[in-house]
Amino acid sequence: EGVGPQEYVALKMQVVEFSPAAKAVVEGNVGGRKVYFVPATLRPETMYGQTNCFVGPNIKYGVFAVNDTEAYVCTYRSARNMTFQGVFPVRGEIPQLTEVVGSALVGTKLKAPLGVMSEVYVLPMENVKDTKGTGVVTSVPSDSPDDYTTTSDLRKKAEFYKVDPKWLDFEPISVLRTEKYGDLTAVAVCKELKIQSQKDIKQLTEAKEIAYKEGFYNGVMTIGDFKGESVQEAKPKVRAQLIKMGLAFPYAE
Ligand code: A2H
Repeated sequence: EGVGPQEYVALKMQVVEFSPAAKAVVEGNVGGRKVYFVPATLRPETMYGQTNCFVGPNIKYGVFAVNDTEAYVCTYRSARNMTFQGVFPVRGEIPQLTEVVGSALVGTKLKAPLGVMSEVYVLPMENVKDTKGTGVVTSVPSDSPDDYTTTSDLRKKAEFYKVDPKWLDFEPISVLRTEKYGDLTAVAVCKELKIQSQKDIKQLTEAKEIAYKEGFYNGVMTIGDFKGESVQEAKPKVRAQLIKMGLAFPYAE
């Protein structure tokens, strides 16, 4: 991580249908607003390859009113940052509607902006931190070692993790290619480092570093409006496109 502020983009993943547990806690408290999960990402150019969204099962999330028609699901900590970035109507106020624990959100169906898979499910990830970003992570197994490893773990132990196998009915989707690692960078790097599970924290940290650098400096887009362009060129263009289309907003911390 750098010295300056981290400039994320927060993606607006609209709830299509809440899990039964989330429905019970959330739906009566949002005044008919459309609800969005708002994962913070540094890799907007990979959004074509989203396969699911992650929450920390033990993290507490708030639902916050953006206006009379929309609400965001994220940590209180990130809502406090957002209120000083012009996201909510009154600067400094945190318009919390209700609170819900991550495990209750699992199984919720969301829209995935730009995604080849237009609808995806919310799944649990142990390594989500409540001290970074919005506490919500959109998952791109093709290019994120964390996302690839966690979805593989969940598939192997669906019952233990209390996930329905049908929420995991996908393969990594290629969004960029590098000469060294081919079409699925994270899959190749995880294999090279012999990563077995999301508990292999040390190797995952190394894998993230390698995959990120390789994709950014040597990657070429294989999909989308900027197909054939370098990742370095495409990244700011996809970011701008998402924001312009109202599918995302800038978030810094
Ligand atoms: B990235 P940095 Cl394809 N806990 O988005 C754990 N991880 C979190 C998080 C949290 N609270 N909030 C965000 N993140 C993830 C895409 C992606 C990401 C790809 C490849 C690498 C990658 C799809 N997941 O990140 O420590 C989010 O995942 C590798 C580091 O602030 C976000 O970008 O640099 C990234 O970590 C931000 O991590």
